[in-house]
Amino acid sequence: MIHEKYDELLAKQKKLLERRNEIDQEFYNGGVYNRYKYPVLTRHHVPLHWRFDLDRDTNPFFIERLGVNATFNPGAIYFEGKYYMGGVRLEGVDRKSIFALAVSDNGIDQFQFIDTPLVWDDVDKEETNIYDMRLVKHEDGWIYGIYCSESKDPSADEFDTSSAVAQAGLVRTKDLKEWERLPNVQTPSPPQQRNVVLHPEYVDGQYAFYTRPQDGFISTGSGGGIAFGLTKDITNPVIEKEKIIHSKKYHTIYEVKNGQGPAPPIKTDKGWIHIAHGVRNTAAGLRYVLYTFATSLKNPTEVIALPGGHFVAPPYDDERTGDVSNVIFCNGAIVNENEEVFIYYASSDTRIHVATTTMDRLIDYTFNTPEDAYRSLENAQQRKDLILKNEVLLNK
Ligand code: M1P
Repeated sequence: MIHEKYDELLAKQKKLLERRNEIDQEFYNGGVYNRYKYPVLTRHHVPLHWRFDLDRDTNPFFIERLGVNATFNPGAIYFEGKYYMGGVRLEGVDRKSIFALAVSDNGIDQFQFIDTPLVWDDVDKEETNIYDMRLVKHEDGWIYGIYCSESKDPSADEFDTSSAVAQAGLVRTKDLKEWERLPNVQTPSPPQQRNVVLHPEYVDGQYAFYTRPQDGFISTGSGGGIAFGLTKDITNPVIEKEKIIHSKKYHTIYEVKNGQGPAPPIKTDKGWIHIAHGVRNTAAGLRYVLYTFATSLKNPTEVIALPGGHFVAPPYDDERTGDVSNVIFCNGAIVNENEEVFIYYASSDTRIHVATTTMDRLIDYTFNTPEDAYRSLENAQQRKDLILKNEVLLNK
């Protein structure tokens, strides 16, 4: 017999799942993007039967047997006319992240988790935690997912229980239902990799990846920057050469580290637009923001535009706080047939929001926002020039 509490909780959850979202009219940043009033996915959206044993005999107090701590960092894909967050990082109260699919008809509200959490062949018994999947529809016809596959550091002392190794796990699917596990992506930058993203088109007849070499699990050390590498065989993905195409830089929003964000980079007539995350250190800890840059269509390792500063940052109280406060992280974005852009970002490693924009706005922002001049006096001159130009108009 199903516990009587189930219907009560289900009715409450139904209201949440049916709630319509609305643009936050208080927020204006020059029309670069819209924010929305409500997060699009939280732990409260996770179906009750994924968390509770509904059977009154085995769960007389209706205790949440497998609690959920957070839902964040989702991959995203537009598939058969619907908006999927694929590989939502669903973190149990046991700290393990698993992947789940959520779908919506319009991309801004009424997301529902579907099916069951994703599982595939367990090819690596040392893999302990999995997260941050980037979904890419490649021109070879497959949808690939690349995620962080985390294991205890095999070289660490037995009692060093916090030392971990991050690698790039690889899976693929045609239908978002059946998933094939391929070998991890290997790069020449041992021992660690995170934020690995597949480029959606062949480059020189090969599969191309954005990588983020790092010396340590958290710290990128000498490996800092977004790199680019090629491999011939996706079923044996060995990248022999990695070239840093956009490195971390002193006194910028990506001073400590950066990483390619949503997959894939967005193709425009002017170049590939990338949304990435940049990290700097503050007295309050690491601050994660999003920024954009563009690479050349002819040479995807050449950065051709780099707006100064952040694109999306955590400015609101409810987004600024959470399990890892002051973090905005994005590994999924969608462009639909109307050139509308949906950027799915998580705030503070806790919940998921959407920001929407249009391709013409994203292109204008990326190609026409001045680059950081990298020195205060030169930045002051940049702003002075703008003011003087505007004063001419204002005094007409
Ligand atoms: O806690 C913030 C983020 O930290 C890591 O990202 P990165 O390697 O880019 O610093 C990841 O663990 C990510 O999941 C997390 O949101």
